[in-house]
Amino acid sequence: MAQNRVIMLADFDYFFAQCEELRNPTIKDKPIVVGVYSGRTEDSGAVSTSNYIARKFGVKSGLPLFMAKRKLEGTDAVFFHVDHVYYDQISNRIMQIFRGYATSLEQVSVDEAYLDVTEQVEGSFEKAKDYAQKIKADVKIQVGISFSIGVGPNKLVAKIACDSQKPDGLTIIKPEEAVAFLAPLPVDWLLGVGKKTTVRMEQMGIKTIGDLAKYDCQRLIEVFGKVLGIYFHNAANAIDNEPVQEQGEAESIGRVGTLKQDTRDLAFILQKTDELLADVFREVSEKGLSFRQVAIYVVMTDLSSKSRMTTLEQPAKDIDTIKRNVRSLFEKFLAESPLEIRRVGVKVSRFSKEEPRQKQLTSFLK
Ligand code: DCP
Ligand code: CA
Ligand code: CA
Repeated sequence: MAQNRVIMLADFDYFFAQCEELRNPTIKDKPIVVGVYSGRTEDSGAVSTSNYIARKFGVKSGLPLFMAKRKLEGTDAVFFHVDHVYYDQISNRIMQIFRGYATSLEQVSVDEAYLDVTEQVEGSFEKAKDYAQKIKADVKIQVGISFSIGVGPNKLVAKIACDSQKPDGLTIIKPEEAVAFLAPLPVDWLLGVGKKTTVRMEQMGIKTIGDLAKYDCQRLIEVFGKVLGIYFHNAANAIDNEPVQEQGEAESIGRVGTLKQDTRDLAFILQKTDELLADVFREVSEKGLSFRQVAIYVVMTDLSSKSRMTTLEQPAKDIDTIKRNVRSLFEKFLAESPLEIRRVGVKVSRFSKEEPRQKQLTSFLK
């Protein structure tokens, strides 16, 4: 018998601004604005995000920066330029921690991920509460970032549960509560219900998710087409069977390292690449990926760099394939180039999942 699932959605609080807070703890009590500066004039650009103190002044994502400045005039607000490299680092560290807590993890953006924790909590929503608190505490200690968690019987309910209580929220919706939980919410809380659809639904007398749930499914299909009509009907009734699955987000996985001394000695080089490729292999297998390309990267003593690549006949997922190809790429490379080598790298790419991924319904909605 299919067990009911326990799915979590974690969404980091005021993420870019919280990252800035993390590296400048003294600004914690001030309004913080992170902006994308277009560079045309000093203040041209838009707010990427702001902390909750700045939000009280009406400063939100998308607001032009000059207006944010105006709204925050007379306060001790601090402004930052977006630093994606740093935010990605923080995000990756947290995702890595999440992986240890879930059977599968699906990262949906830099600050959001679904975790399937059914096995870990033995299908129990009571246990899920403690479990969610444990994950929050762990990330808080290890990384220092807070986030909100929604727990539900599927991704759809988990997401809306999470959105319903922020920041630092923990909202648990049991399977038997899901329909009633969604019913009073406006339809545009559902993924795929944008401005146009909201207007169209309002004309049909549908304002809340509850209205939509009761609406004749056949009629929805006539208006929105089969795929969307059925999706709206199911979503409003808290039905969503989409699995939590890792997206093939990375184009390649690689590591680079510096040799202890400049050299042309193959054995010495392979000692280093063995270390690097063990790391690469660990990440590839954690993500359940197969690869079709293996590449090396070489920086010479004169700091010029080169790369060489092999395409495999078949997708592979074992460490020996990486090792063998790295070795033969280096043998060839050393035969071609007279220079001493200073840094080396190993990279795999052209990923596929082990099993063909089923097309997700939500991909129709984007
Ligand atoms: N972001 C952006 N531009 C937007 C919306 C968001 O650059 N229009 C970036 C900055 C956010 C990050 O994406 O920090 C995550 O977006 P969220 O919508 O989750 O917003 P926050 O994490 O900032 O706030 P919340 O606490 O409401 O989740
Ligand atoms: Ca967020
Ligand atoms: Ca988010």
